[in-house]
Amino acid sequence: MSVVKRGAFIVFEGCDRSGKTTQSRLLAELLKSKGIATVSMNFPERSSSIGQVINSYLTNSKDLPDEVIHLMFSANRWEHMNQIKQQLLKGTTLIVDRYSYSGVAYSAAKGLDFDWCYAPEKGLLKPDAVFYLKTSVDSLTNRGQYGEERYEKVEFQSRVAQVFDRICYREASYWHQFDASQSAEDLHSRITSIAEDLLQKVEAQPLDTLS
Ligand code: Z5A
Ligand code: MG
Repeated sequence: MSVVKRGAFIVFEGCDRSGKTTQSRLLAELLKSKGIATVSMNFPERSSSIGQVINSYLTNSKDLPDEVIHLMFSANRWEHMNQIKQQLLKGTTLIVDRYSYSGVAYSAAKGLDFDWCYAPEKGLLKPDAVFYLKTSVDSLTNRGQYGEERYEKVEFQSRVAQVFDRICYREASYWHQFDASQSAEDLHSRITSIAEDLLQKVEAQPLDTLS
């Protein structure tokens, strides 16, 4: 009897304009070109009804209390959990652009309690690896379209970066930090070598949850 090998759950995290969407796309394209079943996702997933409220908030057309929008971001992940689990168990690798850690980083940067921010994430599927793209916030402000959405202010992003660093320290066993100031091509090749090892390593491992 052949046992289905599960896919890997890979997340990209980092401050605004650190290159997450670029690197997620490059990695997904590469894996697909090698015949590996791969699906890309990003959070917030703006098409659901919860996602549409989040989109209105981010584009400044709707205001909500900090606690409420935090829980909506988390609910947006919970509403996709069955889908994510099914994909992984049928052998598809998932490349996810932002996840729970963005939820904690942005809300804690606003002043909400770190542990309170983490609490609704507990029980969600835990990624096999998080690729954290890190560089100074100043260097990111020169990149395309910076400043168009609610959170894209330098002082706020610096606080977000501090929380990401705290999470990276806490979750060090599966976080991989990269210097996001290097070229997209160099970053891609470094990320690829870790991702390819990971795919083989996790295929027989059970899924885990955030605790
Ligand atoms: N948010 C939250 O508060 N709570 C949550 O739970 C979640 C999210 C999940 C929207 O996210 C907001 O939601 C976000 C956090 C908050 N805050 N804000 N604002 P989003 O993911 O939709 O944001 P985005 O619009 O995709 O932007 P981004 O993610 O910040 O950008 P990026 O994906 O990291 O970068 P990129 O699009 O790949 O690249 C940006 C530019 O830089 C582009 O012109 C590239 O060509 C260029 N680039 C990329 N890589 C490089 C390198 N290596 N060198 C030079 N230039 C580069
Ligand atoms: Mg992006």
